[in-house]
Amino acid sequence: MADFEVKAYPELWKELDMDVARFDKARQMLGSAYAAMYLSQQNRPAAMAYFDNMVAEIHGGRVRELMDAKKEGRPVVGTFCVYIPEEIVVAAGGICVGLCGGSQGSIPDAEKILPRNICPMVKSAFGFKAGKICPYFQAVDFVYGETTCDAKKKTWEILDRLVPTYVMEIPQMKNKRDKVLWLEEVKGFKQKVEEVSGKKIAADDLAAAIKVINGKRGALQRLTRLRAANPAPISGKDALLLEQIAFYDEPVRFAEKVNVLCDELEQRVKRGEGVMPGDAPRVMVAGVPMALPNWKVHNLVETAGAVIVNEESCIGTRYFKDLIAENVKDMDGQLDVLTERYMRIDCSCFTPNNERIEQVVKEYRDSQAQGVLHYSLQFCHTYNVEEIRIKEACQKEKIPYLSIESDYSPEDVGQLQTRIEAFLEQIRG
Ligand code: BJ8
Repeated sequence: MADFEVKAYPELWKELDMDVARFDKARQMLGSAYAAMYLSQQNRPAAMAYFDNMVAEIHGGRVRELMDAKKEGRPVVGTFCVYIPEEIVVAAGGICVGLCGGSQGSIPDAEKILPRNICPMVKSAFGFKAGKICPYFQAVDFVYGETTCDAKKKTWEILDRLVPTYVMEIPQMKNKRDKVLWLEEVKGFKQKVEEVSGKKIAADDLAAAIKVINGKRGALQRLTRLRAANPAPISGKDALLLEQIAFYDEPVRFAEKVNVLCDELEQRVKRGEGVMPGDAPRVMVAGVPMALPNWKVHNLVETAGAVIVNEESCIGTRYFKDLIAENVKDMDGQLDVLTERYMRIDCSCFTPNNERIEQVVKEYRDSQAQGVLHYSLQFCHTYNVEEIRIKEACQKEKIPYLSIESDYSPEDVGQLQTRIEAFLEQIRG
């Protein structure tokens, strides 16, 4: 598939007031990176064709769908955190899009305004809007941010100058009073979405939306269970791509396609067929989300002959491990179970965050991994400090462990490669 390219939609980009010439270069670079990292893989499942096409259409096909929805008066809401309850947006007939922040290319745009010494994910996301180089960012009606980390919550004030940005207050602890605050925030979010969409959300709408998003999360849970097989039926890179696409594809269609892929993987598992030999080291990644197109660590690990079998991350299990109860039929009860489900997200912004430490060990066992690679971004204080406790837990359980702190630049690739190879040697014993 050497002829792979991310398709160009210059007319649509003009309509979205984008920097067309510059964006076209980014499009070509994304296409080459994808061909080199993804299409060169051996023995990929046939059902990955749908997701390859999602990448080919990333700057047009799906964006066109968003624009069509807007014409019908359906709101398109941009988010940056798995704490924003997408069920509520879907219940109002809207579309929730997780905006990207995984590229080095948009960082210089951000650094013209934001300080350099903050998280690359925040800078990358902000730079996409400042440089007008993301069609999704251009298409959203408004953005919903949150008060998770300091870099994000202060950036929303500046981002609001470029696109209407509202903020949900996320508690930092999980006591009873924090849950009361969070419920109020969820109600406020619902009110805002109703106001913008002009649609009052009924209990039936919310029930249907909960089912849709549970369907998406359930399909990703199924995929995760299949990855525990040895040999692994799918590469970590492909699985990560699906976890990234989950944030912008239409949820019902996405779940359907993930299930088709899982049917194929089930057959592979039955036949004992994998993407890598059965003796390839199995690595679990834990840590900060890897936003599209951040494939750096997965590519390094899998190029070195190992396979990644799980992502304990918000672009990973933290996004889909918990579902919302579907048997509650009244609005107050639904908001309660929704709130409760979201409060189970074990982001490092919480203190204490014992649940996450236990979850990492649990997922290590469930995924049949042989080592944990903790991944953090530079200047992410909460994950970098919490890493101390993750490391201690892994040492206690005698789990081979490697911690990486990186950014999006290619500068540390050589050094990371050496450290990853040494880690894989340790696993191989
Ligand atoms: S629930 S992990 S998606 S906040 S890496 S921007 S924390 S400085 S991403 Fe996250 Fe929600 Fe938590 Fe998940 Fe800040 Fe850290 Fe950067 Fe981060």
